[in-house]
Amino acid sequence: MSDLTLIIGNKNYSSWSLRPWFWMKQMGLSFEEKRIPLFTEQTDAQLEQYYSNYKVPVLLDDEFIVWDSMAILEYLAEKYPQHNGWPESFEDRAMARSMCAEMHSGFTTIRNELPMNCRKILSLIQLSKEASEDIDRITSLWRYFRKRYMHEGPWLFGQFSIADAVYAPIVLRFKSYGISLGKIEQEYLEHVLSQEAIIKWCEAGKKESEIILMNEITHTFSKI
Ligand SMILES: N[C@@H](CCC(=O)N[C@@H](CS)C(=O)NCC(=O)O)C(=O)O
Repeated sequence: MSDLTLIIGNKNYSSWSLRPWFWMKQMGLSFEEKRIPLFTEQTDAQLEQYYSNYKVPVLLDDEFIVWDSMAILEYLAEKYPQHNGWPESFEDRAMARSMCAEMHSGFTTIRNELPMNCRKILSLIQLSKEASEDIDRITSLWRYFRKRYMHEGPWLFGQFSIADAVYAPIVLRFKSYGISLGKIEQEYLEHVLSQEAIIKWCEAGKKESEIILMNEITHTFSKI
């Protein structure tokens, strides 16, 4: 039995939970998962014991607690160096970390306007200027790294790394909201969507019955 337990939120909605979950699944780590539906009357009481300021994800390693998706990913990368959490070269690691830090501290407009929602399939969504700028920034990052590492594999830095796990919820958002992409970004998106772990996460998310209203976007442009 594994000593690792990952506490996650609703699979349909919890983008921060998906990041370590996806990385752990891709690496074949054995772990228990414990799902705590968010924003219910019981959520705070259920999360209180983990000292995570009532947020998910949380990793339990036996009795040891790590919270915040980036801290969890860094912890796992250190604990399992054989899984190459970060790219091999010093320079690539710095770029991968830059990309992850940018996601962790920014892109708030995307978070608010295009919340992760595996069940949702919309097209022609009405985007603010700021959301379009966030999308342009993300697609330019994907394009840059895919072009640079194209010959080393299908992931952002060629081989799968924490950067791919951190950007996986963006892939799901672009799919849900029908964001049109260039060829390179579209190929990357399809590659992520074809992963068994992502397929399973989305299937499980779609079966959940909880509805978090603030993550249910309905405004679309009507076709002329
Ligand atoms: N920076 C944190 C963000 C964690 C976070 O905001 N998680 C959301 C779920 S995706 C949450 O727990 N929300 C519940 C709340 O804010 O009460 C991380 O990377 O783990």
